Amino acid sequence: MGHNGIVTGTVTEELPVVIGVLNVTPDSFSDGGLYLDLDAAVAHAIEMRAQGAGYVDVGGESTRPGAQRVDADTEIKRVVPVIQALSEVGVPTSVDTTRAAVASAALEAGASIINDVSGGLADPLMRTVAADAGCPYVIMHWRGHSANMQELASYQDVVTDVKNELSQRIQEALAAGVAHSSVIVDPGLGFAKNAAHNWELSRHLAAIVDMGYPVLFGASRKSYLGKLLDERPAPERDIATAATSVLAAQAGVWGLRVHDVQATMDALRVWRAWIG
Ligand code: PMM
Repeated sequence: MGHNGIVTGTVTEELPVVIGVLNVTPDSFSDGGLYLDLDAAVAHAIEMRAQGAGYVDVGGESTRPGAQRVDADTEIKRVVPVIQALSEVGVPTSVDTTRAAVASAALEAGASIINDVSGGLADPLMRTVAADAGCPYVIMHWRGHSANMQELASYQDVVTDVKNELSQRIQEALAAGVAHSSVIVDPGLGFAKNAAHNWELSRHLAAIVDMGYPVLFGASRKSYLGKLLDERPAPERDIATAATSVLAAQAGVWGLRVHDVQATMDALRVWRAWIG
Protein backbone atom coordinates (compact mmCIF):
# COMPACT_ATOMS: atom_id res chain seq x y z
CA MET A 1 0.00 0.00 0.00
CA GLY A 2 2.95 2.33 -0.63
CA HIS A 3 2.61 5.99 -1.46
CA ASN A 4 3.48 5.23 -5.05
CA GLY A 5 2.67 1.53 -5.03
CA ILE A 6 -0.45 0.47 -6.86
CA VAL A 7 -2.17 -1.91 -4.52
CA THR A 8 -5.81 -1.90 -3.55
CA GLY A 9 -7.19 -2.17 -0.10
CA THR A 10 -9.72 -0.66 2.22
CA VAL A 11 -8.11 1.55 4.82
CA THR A 12 -4.53 2.24 3.78
CA GLU A 13 -1.63 2.40 6.18
CA GLU A 14 -0.30 5.40 4.36
CA LEU A 15 -2.12 8.27 2.79
CA PRO A 16 -3.63 7.97 -0.68
CA VAL A 17 -1.49 9.45 -3.45
CA VAL A 18 -2.41 13.07 -4.06
CA ILE A 19 -2.28 14.11 -7.70
CA GLY A 20 -2.11 17.86 -8.26
CA VAL A 21 -4.06 19.28 -11.21
CA LEU A 22 -2.19 21.44 -13.70
CA ASN A 23 -4.30 22.53 -16.65
CA VAL A 24 -2.26 24.19 -19.36
CA THR A 25 -5.40 25.44 -21.11
CA PRO A 26 -7.13 28.78 -21.65
CA ASP A 27 -10.56 27.39 -20.70
CA SER A 28 -10.54 24.73 -17.94
CA PHE A 29 -13.36 25.37 -15.51
CA SER A 30 -11.39 26.41 -12.46
CA ASP A 31 -7.79 27.15 -13.47
CA GLY A 32 -8.14 27.88 -17.19
CA GLY A 33 -5.63 30.45 -18.44
CA LEU A 34 -3.60 30.53 -15.21
CA TYR A 35 -0.77 28.19 -16.28
CA LEU A 36 -0.40 28.73 -20.03
CA ASP A 37 2.95 30.36 -19.32
CA LEU A 38 5.67 27.69 -18.91
CA ASP A 39 7.36 29.30 -15.91
CA ALA A 40 4.05 29.80 -14.09
CA ALA A 41 3.07 26.19 -14.81
CA VAL A 42 6.38 24.78 -13.59
CA ALA A 43 6.38 26.97 -10.46
CA HIS A 44 2.86 25.85 -9.57
CA ALA A 45 3.76 22.19 -10.10
CA ILE A 46 6.86 22.51 -7.91
CA GLU A 47 4.71 24.14 -5.23
CA MET A 48 2.19 21.25 -5.38
CA ARG A 49 5.01 18.71 -5.18
CA ALA A 50 6.44 20.49 -2.12
CA GLN A 51 2.98 20.37 -0.53
CA GLY A 52 2.93 16.58 -0.91
CA ALA A 53 1.68 15.74 -4.40
CA GLY A 54 2.93 12.34 -5.58
CA TYR A 55 2.31 13.39 -9.18
CA VAL A 56 1.27 16.45 -11.11
CA ASP A 57 -1.38 15.75 -13.74
CA VAL A 58 -0.69 17.88 -16.81
CA GLY A 59 -3.57 18.48 -19.21
CA GLY A 60 -3.70 20.48 -22.44
CA GLU A 61 -7.37 20.10 -23.36
CA SER A 62 -10.26 21.29 -21.23
CA THR A 63 -12.85 18.64 -20.41
CA ARG A 64 -15.36 20.97 -18.75
CA PRO A 65 -18.94 20.33 -19.89
CA GLY A 66 -19.52 21.96 -23.28
CA ALA A 67 -15.79 22.45 -24.05
CA GLN A 68 -14.73 22.35 -27.71
CA ARG A 69 -11.77 20.19 -28.71
CA VAL A 70 -8.30 21.39 -29.66
CA ASP A 71 -6.11 19.52 -32.17
CA ALA A 72 -3.39 17.07 -31.13
CA ASP A 73 -0.55 19.43 -32.10
CA THR A 74 -1.90 22.19 -29.89
CA GLU A 75 -2.27 19.74 -27.02
CA ILE A 76 1.30 18.46 -27.49
CA LYS A 77 2.69 22.02 -27.63
CA ARG A 78 0.95 22.80 -24.36
CA VAL A 79 1.86 19.73 -22.30
CA VAL A 80 5.24 18.47 -23.55
CA PRO A 81 7.39 21.48 -22.51
CA VAL A 82 5.83 21.44 -19.03
CA ILE A 83 6.32 17.68 -18.58
CA GLN A 84 9.89 17.94 -19.84
CA ALA A 85 10.71 20.80 -17.49
CA LEU A 86 9.14 18.95 -14.55
CA SER A 87 10.98 15.80 -15.41
CA GLU A 88 14.25 17.75 -15.34
CA VAL A 89 13.54 18.98 -11.81
CA GLY A 90 12.34 15.56 -10.61
CA VAL A 91 8.60 16.20 -10.34
CA PRO A 92 6.70 13.02 -11.36
CA THR A 93 3.91 13.68 -13.83
CA SER A 94 0.87 12.08 -15.37
CA VAL A 95 -0.57 13.25 -18.67
CA ASP A 96 -4.29 14.00 -18.87
CA THR A 97 -5.17 13.21 -22.47
CA THR A 98 -7.49 11.07 -24.57
CA ARG A 99 -5.11 10.98 -27.53
CA ALA A 100 -2.48 8.29 -28.18
CA ALA A 101 -0.16 10.74 -29.98
CA VAL A 102 -0.22 13.14 -27.03
CA ALA A 103 0.33 10.30 -24.55
CA SER A 104 3.34 9.02 -26.55
CA ALA A 105 4.92 12.48 -26.71
CA ALA A 106 4.28 12.99 -23.00
CA LEU A 107 5.83 9.64 -22.04
CA GLU A 108 8.86 10.46 -24.14
CA ALA A 109 9.12 13.79 -22.30
CA GLY A 110 9.13 11.93 -18.96
CA ALA A 111 5.51 11.40 -17.88
CA SER A 112 4.98 8.31 -15.69
CA ILE A 113 1.20 7.78 -15.91
CA ILE A 114 -1.40 8.05 -18.68
CA ASN A 115 -4.64 9.56 -17.39
CA ASP A 116 -7.20 8.90 -20.13
CA VAL A 117 -10.58 10.33 -19.17
CA SER A 118 -12.15 8.38 -22.05
CA GLY A 119 -10.85 5.03 -20.79
CA GLY A 120 -9.64 4.17 -24.30
CA LEU A 121 -12.89 5.05 -26.10
CA ALA A 122 -11.76 8.31 -27.71
CA ASP A 123 -8.68 6.87 -29.38
CA PRO A 124 -8.37 3.07 -29.54
CA LEU A 125 -4.61 3.42 -30.19
CA MET A 126 -4.26 4.65 -26.63
CA ARG A 127 -4.49 1.10 -25.29
CA THR A 128 -1.55 0.05 -27.44
CA VAL A 129 0.50 3.03 -26.29
CA ALA A 130 -0.28 2.16 -22.66
CA ALA A 131 0.49 -1.53 -23.25
CA ASP A 132 3.82 -0.78 -24.96
CA ALA A 133 4.87 1.72 -22.29
CA GLY A 134 3.92 -0.62 -19.42
CA CYS A 135 3.06 2.46 -17.35
CA PRO A 136 0.09 2.92 -15.01
CA TYR A 137 -3.00 3.65 -17.09
CA VAL A 138 -5.99 5.50 -15.62
CA ILE A 139 -9.24 4.27 -17.15
CA MET A 140 -11.96 6.77 -16.31
CA HIS A 141 -15.69 6.21 -16.81
CA TRP A 142 -16.74 8.27 -19.86
CA ARG A 143 -19.50 8.23 -22.41
CA GLY A 144 -18.64 10.98 -24.88
CA HIS A 145 -16.75 14.18 -25.51
CA SER A 146 -17.39 17.22 -23.35
CA ALA A 147 -19.34 19.13 -26.01
CA ASN A 148 -22.38 16.87 -25.48
CA MET A 149 -21.58 14.61 -22.51
CA GLN A 150 -24.32 15.92 -20.23
CA GLU A 151 -26.94 14.62 -22.72
CA LEU A 152 -25.55 11.14 -21.97
CA ALA A 153 -26.25 11.36 -18.22
CA SER A 154 -28.92 8.68 -18.10
CA TYR A 155 -28.59 5.50 -16.01
CA GLN A 156 -30.69 2.59 -14.79
CA ASP A 157 -28.54 2.42 -11.68
CA VAL A 158 -25.54 4.71 -11.84
CA VAL A 159 -23.25 2.60 -9.62
CA THR A 160 -23.96 -0.69 -11.43
CA ASP A 161 -23.84 0.94 -14.87
CA VAL A 162 -20.55 2.71 -14.18
CA LYS A 163 -19.02 -0.50 -12.81
CA ASN A 164 -20.18 -2.50 -15.84
CA GLU A 165 -18.91 0.08 -18.33
CA LEU A 166 -15.58 0.35 -16.48
CA SER A 167 -15.29 -3.46 -16.58
CA GLN A 168 -15.75 -3.37 -20.36
CA ARG A 169 -13.06 -0.69 -20.70
CA ILE A 170 -10.72 -2.78 -18.52
CA GLN A 171 -11.33 -5.90 -20.65
CA GLU A 172 -10.56 -3.92 -23.81
CA ALA A 173 -7.34 -2.59 -22.28
CA LEU A 174 -6.24 -6.05 -21.10
CA ALA A 175 -7.04 -7.49 -24.55
CA ALA A 176 -4.76 -4.84 -26.08
CA GLY A 177 -1.92 -5.97 -23.81
CA VAL A 178 -2.20 -3.60 -20.86
CA ALA A 179 -1.02 -5.43 -17.73
CA HIS A 180 -3.57 -6.07 -15.01
CA SER A 181 -1.19 -4.38 -12.57
CA SER A 182 -1.10 -1.19 -14.68
CA VAL A 183 -4.84 -0.50 -14.49
CA ILE A 184 -6.21 2.30 -12.30
CA VAL A 185 -9.95 3.06 -12.47
CA ASP A 186 -11.83 6.29 -11.92
CA PRO A 187 -15.62 6.73 -11.65
CA GLY A 188 -15.35 10.01 -13.60
CA LEU A 189 -17.40 12.39 -11.47
CA GLY A 190 -19.13 15.02 -13.59
CA PHE A 191 -18.54 13.20 -16.88
CA ALA A 192 -22.00 12.38 -18.26
CA LYS A 193 -23.22 12.62 -14.66
CA ASN A 194 -25.44 15.08 -12.85
CA ALA A 195 -25.12 16.06 -9.19
CA ALA A 196 -27.35 13.21 -7.98
CA HIS A 197 -25.25 10.70 -9.96
CA ASN A 198 -22.05 12.11 -8.43
CA TRP A 199 -23.43 11.83 -4.89
CA GLU A 200 -24.66 8.30 -5.52
CA LEU A 201 -21.25 7.25 -6.84
CA SER A 202 -19.51 8.95 -3.92
CA ARG A 203 -21.81 7.20 -1.45
CA HIS A 204 -20.97 3.83 -3.06
CA LEU A 205 -17.30 4.44 -3.77
CA ALA A 206 -16.39 1.28 -1.85
CA ALA A 207 -18.22 -0.69 -4.58
CA ILE A 208 -15.81 0.74 -7.15
CA VAL A 209 -12.87 -0.08 -4.85
CA ASP A 210 -14.24 -3.64 -4.63
CA MET A 211 -13.62 -4.05 -8.38
CA GLY A 212 -10.08 -4.88 -7.27
CA TYR A 213 -8.14 -2.08 -8.97
CA PRO A 214 -6.63 1.06 -7.49
CA VAL A 215 -9.22 3.84 -7.66
CA LEU A 216 -8.54 7.46 -8.51
CA PHE A 217 -11.18 9.92 -7.32
CA GLY A 218 -11.61 13.37 -8.85
CA ALA A 219 -14.19 15.55 -7.15
CA SER A 220 -12.02 18.66 -6.92
CA ARG A 221 -13.97 21.91 -7.33
CA LYS A 222 -16.61 20.17 -9.45
CA SER A 223 -19.96 21.82 -10.07
CA TYR A 224 -21.91 19.45 -7.81
CA LEU A 225 -19.90 20.89 -4.92
CA GLY A 226 -20.68 24.39 -6.21
CA LYS A 227 -24.39 23.53 -6.24
CA LEU A 228 -24.19 22.21 -2.69
CA LEU A 229 -22.54 25.47 -1.62
CA ASP A 230 -25.17 27.78 -3.12
CA GLU A 231 -23.34 28.18 -6.45
CA ARG A 232 -20.03 29.23 -4.93
CA PRO A 233 -17.35 29.74 -7.64
CA ALA A 234 -14.83 26.95 -8.36
CA PRO A 235 -11.75 28.31 -6.52
CA GLU A 236 -13.84 28.58 -3.34
CA ARG A 237 -14.71 24.89 -3.25
CA ASP A 238 -11.41 23.62 -1.83
CA ILE A 239 -12.63 23.08 1.74
CA ALA A 240 -15.53 21.01 0.41
CA THR A 241 -13.07 19.17 -1.83
CA ALA A 242 -10.85 18.37 1.18
CA ALA A 243 -13.91 16.90 2.93
CA THR A 244 -14.50 14.62 -0.08
CA SER A 245 -10.82 13.61 0.04
CA VAL A 246 -11.19 12.29 3.59
CA LEU A 247 -14.37 10.39 2.79
CA ALA A 248 -12.82 8.92 -0.35
CA ALA A 249 -9.72 7.91 1.63
CA GLN A 250 -11.99 6.18 4.14
CA ALA A 251 -13.64 4.31 1.25
CA GLY A 252 -10.22 2.96 0.23
CA VAL A 253 -9.21 4.95 -2.85
CA TRP A 254 -5.64 4.83 -4.13
CA GLY A 255 -5.44 8.41 -5.30
CA LEU A 256 -7.07 11.83 -5.18
CA ARG A 257 -6.87 14.29 -8.07
CA VAL A 258 -7.12 17.79 -6.59
CA HIS A 259 -6.34 21.43 -7.35
CA ASP A 260 -5.51 22.46 -3.76
CA VAL A 261 -2.92 19.90 -2.67
CA GLN A 262 -2.29 21.56 0.70
CA ALA A 263 -5.94 21.43 1.76
CA THR A 264 -6.25 17.75 0.87
CA MET A 265 -2.92 16.84 2.50
CA ASP A 266 -3.97 18.57 5.74
CA ALA A 267 -7.34 16.83 5.70
CA LEU A 268 -5.71 13.45 5.01
CA ARG A 269 -3.28 13.92 7.87
CA VAL A 270 -6.20 14.57 10.20
CA TRP A 271 -7.92 11.45 8.85
CA ARG A 272 -4.78 9.35 9.34
CA ALA A 273 -4.26 10.52 12.90
CA TRP A 274 -7.98 10.00 13.62
CA ILE A 275 -8.04 6.38 12.50
CA GLY A 276 -4.81 5.68 14.42
N1 PMM B 1 -11.62 15.42 -14.04
C1 PMM B 1 -11.23 16.39 -14.87
C2 PMM B 1 -10.13 16.21 -15.72
N2 PMM B 1 -9.43 15.05 -15.71
N3 PMM B 1 -9.08 12.90 -14.81
C3 PMM B 1 -9.46 11.94 -13.98
N4 PMM B 1 -8.78 10.79 -13.95
N5 PMM B 1 -10.53 12.07 -13.14
C4 PMM B 1 -11.28 13.19 -13.12
O1 PMM B 1 -12.26 13.24 -12.35
C5 PMM B 1 -10.92 14.26 -14.00
C6 PMM B 1 -9.79 14.07 -14.85
C7 PMM B 1 -12.05 17.66 -14.83
O2 PMM B 1 -11.50 18.81 -15.07
P1 PMM B 1 -10.34 19.70 -14.30
O3 PMM B 1 -9.04 19.25 -14.83
O4 PMM B 1 -10.65 21.08 -14.75
O5 PMM B 1 -10.48 19.47 -12.84
